[in-house]
Amino acid sequence: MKYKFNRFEHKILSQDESLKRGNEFYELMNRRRSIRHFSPKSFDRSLIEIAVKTAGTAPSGANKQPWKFIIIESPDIKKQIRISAEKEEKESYERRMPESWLEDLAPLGTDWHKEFLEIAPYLIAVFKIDFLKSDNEIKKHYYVNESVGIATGILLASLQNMGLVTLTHTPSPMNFLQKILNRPSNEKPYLLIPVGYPAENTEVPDILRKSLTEICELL
Ligand code: IYR
Repeated sequence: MKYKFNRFEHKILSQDESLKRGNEFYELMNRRRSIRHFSPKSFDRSLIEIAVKTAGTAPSGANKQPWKFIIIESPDIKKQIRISAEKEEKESYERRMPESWLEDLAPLGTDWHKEFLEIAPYLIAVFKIDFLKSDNEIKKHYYVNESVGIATGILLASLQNMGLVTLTHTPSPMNFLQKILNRPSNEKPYLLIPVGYPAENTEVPDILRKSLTEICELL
């Protein structure tokens, strides 16, 4: 079966308008930083829902939309997540991560303590769905990492645009999220994103972004 096709409406902007919008969006995104110290200040859940709805506009392999976003506001669930994440992270920092990895992280000052998992007003757990299981059939999804990565990027941009701060947290391994959040076995944890406002006087490392010429070549 083929989809019905509709005419695509598209308005072409002037070069000036495109330049203005492009630069404004760059300035907005260039202000985004990974924040590790959150304020407990909360806000209406509708903002998170708008961001998730926006993330859901991402392109995906064969339009399978192989993602699920779990919004966590329950202090009890946040606490369970913090306890499990810190247990894994402690093991990683103290035993599993090779010296070279620890050396790369040392300038950022990260360690196994993850208070932000309880302090941030919301956590968004992003899951990827590699396949769907029906009665006696497994339907594989396509380009799942690419699709969920793009959706997550759009999610972060939307939250940034609403004046919220985020961290792309990667407790590893993070199977504990599947259990705590009661997810079916075909949903695999992809990323855990605390969202909120920065704690007062939070500092961020003075890192540089690679220049355009470093990240781009023209042929
Ligand atoms: N997942 C650990 C370690 C960590 C790894 C990378 I790569 C980072 O950019 C930052 C942290 C943690 O969340 O602390």
